Amino acid sequence: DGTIARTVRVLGAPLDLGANRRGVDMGPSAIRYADIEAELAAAGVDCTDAGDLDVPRLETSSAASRESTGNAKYLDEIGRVTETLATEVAGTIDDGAVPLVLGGDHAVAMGSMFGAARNAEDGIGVIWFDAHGDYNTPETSPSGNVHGMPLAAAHGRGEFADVEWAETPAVSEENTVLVGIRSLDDEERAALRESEATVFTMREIDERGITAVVEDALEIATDGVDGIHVSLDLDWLDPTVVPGVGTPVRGGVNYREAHAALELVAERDREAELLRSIDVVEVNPILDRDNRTAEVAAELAASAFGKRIL
Ligand code: 5AB
Ligand code: MN
Ligand code: MN
Ligand code: MN
Repeated sequence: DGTIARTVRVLGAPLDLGANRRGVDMGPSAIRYADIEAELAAAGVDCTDAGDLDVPRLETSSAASRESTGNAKYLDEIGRVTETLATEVAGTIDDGAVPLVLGGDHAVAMGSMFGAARNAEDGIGVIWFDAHGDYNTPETSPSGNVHGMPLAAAHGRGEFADVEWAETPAVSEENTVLVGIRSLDDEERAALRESEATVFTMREIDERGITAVVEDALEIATDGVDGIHVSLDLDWLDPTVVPGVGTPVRGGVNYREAHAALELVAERDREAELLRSIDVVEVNPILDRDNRTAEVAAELAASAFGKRIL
């Protein structure tokens, strides 16, 4: 009948400590302003908005805490946000709803993944829609920005193995799929090559088309697990479509390809209820024109929850 009976709980996570650009903390407001509620209603889901998480602000983070974590900037503060968000996400899933986490920078995905994994007996898979691999660790990161590290954290890689909340990986490498990648740092590339994660770069999308690639991604991510987390970094799309992102990279997917990908997620979810949690991150309205990026974010979220044209 064109609708699915999922209940969605919106969790705002206005974090910007993981990125080097201010303004990404306004992402949740911008996405709400773009009327995510109406978009989700059009998808036929029952939606409640739990408001925003309390996150530490740059202005009130002490200089000492900035220095305490070596190369990974604000990792202590971000770790506390991760733990709070993980508890919210796990609780939302316990209540039978799907958490829709609005970032904020991509570091918030650590909270989503550790939370989604918490009570998953057979674990979770992840599909990572991004221009970037986000597979740096504190020791490999060229920038020190934690939003370039969340997937490596979910795998408990490198120095994350010594971080209390990350010692037990949230996701197995085998059930991890990255889609649309076109920018990797040297050590990050080496780590990804050596890992069991599957990486579909833009080149695979060029050659095989978005639909075939996402079909494969869904198969790999869902294999043997309780469900999947979908992480949507808006810089996955081409910057001509979404100007409001902090780390744009030319050559991304276009508007229709992005929708096709998330519509496939919804189609598979309708058959098998596999979508456990989702985040929509890296929307920066300060860098945007006419709130376009937040509008695309809201529309893509609706597609992921089954909004149909016909
Ligand atoms: B995003 C870079 N690899 O680690 C780094 O937007 C960029 O969450 C990370 O994907 C981009 O700083 C992080 C150069
Ligand atoms: Mn990115
Ligand atoms: Mn990212
Ligand atoms: Mn970014």
